[in-house]
Amino acid sequence: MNNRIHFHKKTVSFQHALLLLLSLWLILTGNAQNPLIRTQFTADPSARVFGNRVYIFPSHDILATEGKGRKGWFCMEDYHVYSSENLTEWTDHGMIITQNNVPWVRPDSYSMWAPDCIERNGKYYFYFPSAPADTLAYGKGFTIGVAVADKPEGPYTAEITPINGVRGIDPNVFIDKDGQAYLYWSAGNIYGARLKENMKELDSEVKILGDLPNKGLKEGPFLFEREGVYYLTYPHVANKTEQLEYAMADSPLGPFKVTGVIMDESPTGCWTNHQSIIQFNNQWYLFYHHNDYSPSFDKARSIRADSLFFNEDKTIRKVIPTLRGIGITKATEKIQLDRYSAISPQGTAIEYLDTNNRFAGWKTVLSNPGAWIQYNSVEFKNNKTATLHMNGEENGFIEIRTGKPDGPLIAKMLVVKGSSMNTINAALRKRISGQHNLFVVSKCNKPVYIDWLSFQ
Ligand code: FUB
Repeated sequence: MNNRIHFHKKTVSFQHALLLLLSLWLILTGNAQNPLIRTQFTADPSARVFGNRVYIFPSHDILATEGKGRKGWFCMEDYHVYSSENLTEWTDHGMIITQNNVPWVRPDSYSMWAPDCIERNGKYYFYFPSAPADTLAYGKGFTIGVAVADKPEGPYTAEITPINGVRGIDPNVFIDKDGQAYLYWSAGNIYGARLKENMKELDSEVKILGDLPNKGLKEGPFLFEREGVYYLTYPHVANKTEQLEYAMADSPLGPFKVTGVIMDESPTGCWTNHQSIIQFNNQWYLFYHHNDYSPSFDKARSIRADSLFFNEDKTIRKVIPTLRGIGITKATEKIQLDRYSAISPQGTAIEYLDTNNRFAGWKTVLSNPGAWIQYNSVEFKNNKTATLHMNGEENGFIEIRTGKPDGPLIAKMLVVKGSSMNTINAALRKRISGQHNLFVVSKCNKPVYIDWLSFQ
């Protein structure tokens, strides 16, 4: 993984300087494949387009330890913000809010659950749920607060008190074309109300969006508008775990008509899912989460993204989760083939590189001759050599092809039996440019293990 480190310069107040120090301001980049962020757990992604960048405001799962959170449950003490201009390289702008710098939050609650953010008149309003310190004043359970900044990446200053009249989690905020803002949240049901111009107070009665299914938990509202249709999307436990559903309406507070499923339940049993939907450079995207780095504990999640499409009748096509994700990969990057577009029906598997450190990532295992892995949308620029980081259980060859498993051969790479990973190189048959879908095909009788592929 190629993490670039920069130092961030800011003129800040003492409080913000402390915040910066706490987060130590390492700016790291992730890649386009799923999961998007490779350095820590992330969940509940609220994606927003501000200017020519996509910002993601996720929650941040950590693992509870003795005296820190509740073992076996969600443990979340702060928020980071990430951004990208190409959906391929993601910058971590560091920590923006922690449970220790919000006056109304109980600092040992580890309950900084799903947030959202929106821009209004040059200010950025960050909404987040948590457990209040003063339960007499604000009640037990969750309430929702707001923090304000001049830039999407902060520094954010939290309001002293939570938003009056709101009890629940998963805030989502929407500003309609007429300038009216709305706040949505959940507490078993989904609730909505108008927000005042100041974005910090409710401006109407709270409405239960009661035309949604009444059986099974609903949470995580995310509302967006497209061509005059208001889409209310939400995770719903229709069966065993959360699937992403949506309802359509002619106005931001409904009535909503339950319309369909955007994403099925996790095939591996991750109980939660949580979505946001944006349009960026003429393409719609669904952001969601899965427990990629924590297969046996589903409260340590990682955010993902896939393309989303509409039908002619304005309904949403179901999104099938992929590992390949979104964005174009430069041929000169370490291409993580294990985040594949497709694999051969037999002989291909994905394994962790190191089960004691899952953030090290995955490797592709091609077990027999003819096993292949497909990786789409690689951008070449006059490249002439290929490098594979891999090892094999026997001498043999790996073929790199384009378009299909038996498409044009661009490189044939000699595999020498070895127990630890090394780089092997080969000249390309001819220089290659433009965008291609790659196929890596084994010609070895025994398993080969591939970490990454790159072109020079
Ligand atoms: O991340 C904690 C909670 O899990 C969120 O608030 C819910 O939406 C679910 O994803």
